[in-house]
This record gives sequence, structure tokens and C-alpha cells, in this order.
Amino acid sequence: MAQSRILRRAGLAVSLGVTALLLSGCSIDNKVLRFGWPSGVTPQATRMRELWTWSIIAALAMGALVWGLIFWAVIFHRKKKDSPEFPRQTAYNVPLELAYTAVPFVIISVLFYFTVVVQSHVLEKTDNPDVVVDVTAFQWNWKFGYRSIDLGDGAGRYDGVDQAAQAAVQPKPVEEGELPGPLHGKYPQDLSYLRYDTIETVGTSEEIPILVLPTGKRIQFDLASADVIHAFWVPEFLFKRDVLPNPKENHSDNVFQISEIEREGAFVGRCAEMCGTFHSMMNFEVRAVTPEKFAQYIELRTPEEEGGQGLTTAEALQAIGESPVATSTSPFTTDRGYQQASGVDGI
Ligand SMILES: [Cu+2]
Repeated sequence: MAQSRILRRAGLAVSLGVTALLLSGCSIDNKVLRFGWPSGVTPQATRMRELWTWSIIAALAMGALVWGLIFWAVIFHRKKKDSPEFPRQTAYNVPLELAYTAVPFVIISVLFYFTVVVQSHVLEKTDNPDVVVDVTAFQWNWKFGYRSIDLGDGAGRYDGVDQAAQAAVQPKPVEEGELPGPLHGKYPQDLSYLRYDTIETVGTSEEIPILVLPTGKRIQFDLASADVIHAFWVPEFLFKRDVLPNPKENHSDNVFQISEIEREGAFVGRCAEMCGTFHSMMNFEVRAVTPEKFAQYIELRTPEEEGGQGLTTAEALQAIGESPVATSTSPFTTDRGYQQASGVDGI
């Protein structure tokens, strides 16, 4: 029968297509199979991207099946033109109805299972990351500090907490008769939860902050905001995390890790939580360099009194043969009179 031959051929084409996809598989990081996502630079990002790729393939396969069934019914089971009879009615087919109630649950379970597996891989933390970075977000920029570094072999070992600055923000002990503050007993001006390190990079309106990191090393990010809620987002990490003030009191898990950055390069970072007037200009750059260059960078940036050279971010980047300014994004003007001054009227 012609009809069944068409169906058989269609089935064959679909299964051949799926097999080809399975064989070429998710290891091929090409633009089509990424379905709009950027190419990740961490193993965590790759796992998430693979989950995305397979979820889309599953959804498309399901879509093709459903559309196929709809068109099959529409085309081959219409009411015949000159016949008063309806096509054969198949309502109240209990096994069929049970099946198509049960199948979606199976689909959801499979998607749920793989989501949980990938999620726990992405959220995994180990005790001794090679580099710990303190990220402080504020309206409207970023500050990055190195809290601790241990690249192994004693190279680049460094303990970076700025004890004096940290001590300066410790709140005064509560005096007798003083009322507790409104934030879990703390006062709004109490910024002792923020981190201060010896080597820091602070962004300004003129300078995009560059967070220099080594490739191939486990990196931990500790996030905190000095004011409102921001979000730390590096598209190539395929990962965002909200940055809150008082993260502990706000029940935010403000720590995450990546097991490594897989290649050198400049990757743009953005604030992904609407945080006020200049939110859209709150960009930064992750600059991934080799561990050797990174160790050199840290030494150049270490203050002179601690045996380093006390260079700025830009100077130290230049010294290790890297661009001293961000290459993935550029500063925006934050001068509100700018458009008028440049002759654009009416805004
Ligand atoms: Cu922000």
C-alpha cells in the first residue's frame, strides 16, 4: 500500500537522521547543534550545553512526531467527499489514552534526571580550589580581589586577605543599651561581610575591570554586593549567579566553582540583574592566561612591601605581553550631559 510505504520511508529518514546526530554527537561543538548558545569555555558549560542540545533534539523529535500524526490524521482520515459517513471514530480507546498520559511523565522524568545530574556537576565544590576570587559588585561596577592562590609546586602561592582593610570595616562592638540593627541585628552601614584583598582590580567609568585568571586551574568565586542585587554572568561560562548584599542573611549561596577555563582568551562578563541607571554599562572581562603568565602577573601586582612590584592591572598585563585594556567590551560614557554636548537634541 502506497500509504504505508510513505510512512515506512518517513520513519527510515527520521531514524537515519537521529542516528547521524547520535554518531556525530554532542562532542561536535558546532553552531547548528548549539542552538543559539555560545561555545562554553569550562567543562561545566560544556555539560550544560550538551544538555541543551539533547533537550532541543528531543523536543524537535517529539514535535516532528506530533506534527506527523496531526497531518496524517488530517490527510488520510478526512470525511470522504460524497460520503455521508464520518471517518472511523476512535474516542474512548482506554489503552491509547493511558499510554499518552503515561508517556509525558516518562519524558519529564528523563529530562528531570539529566537536569539533576548536570546541575549537581555544575554546583559541585571542592575544598581546595587553586584560586579563590572575591567578587564585589557595586553600583555600577565590579571589584575583583585574589583571596588565595596555590598553583602547586609552590608557584604563585599567595594569601591575599588585606587584614588592615578587613579590620577597618569590622563593626564596633554593641554598647550597652544600644538597639540591634534592623538587618538580622546588623546596621545597614555594616559592611564587614565584604572582602578586601591585597591585590584588587576596581573598574571605573573609564576602565573596564579585567579579572585575570589561569587556564587549567580550579577557580572559586565568592560573590557579594555592596549595595543592591546584581548578577555575575560570563556568557562563555554559561552561568549566572545573583550577587546579594549580606549573602548569608539573604540565604544566597554566594560561592561557586569552575573546574577550569579550557582555553586562553578574553571573555566578556556582564551584570545580569537590573540594578539601576547604569546597569547596562556594568561590564567586565575575564582574561584567561597560562598559569605561568598568571603567576608572573600576581608577582608583578603584589605590593612592593611584600616583595612584588606593585604594578596596576594594566601595567602588569602589558608586562606579561597581554593587552592592558579590555578587548571583549569597551567603556560606555556615563556622563548624562554627553548626548547634548555632542549635539544630539531632544534626548
Ligand atoms: Cu548590577
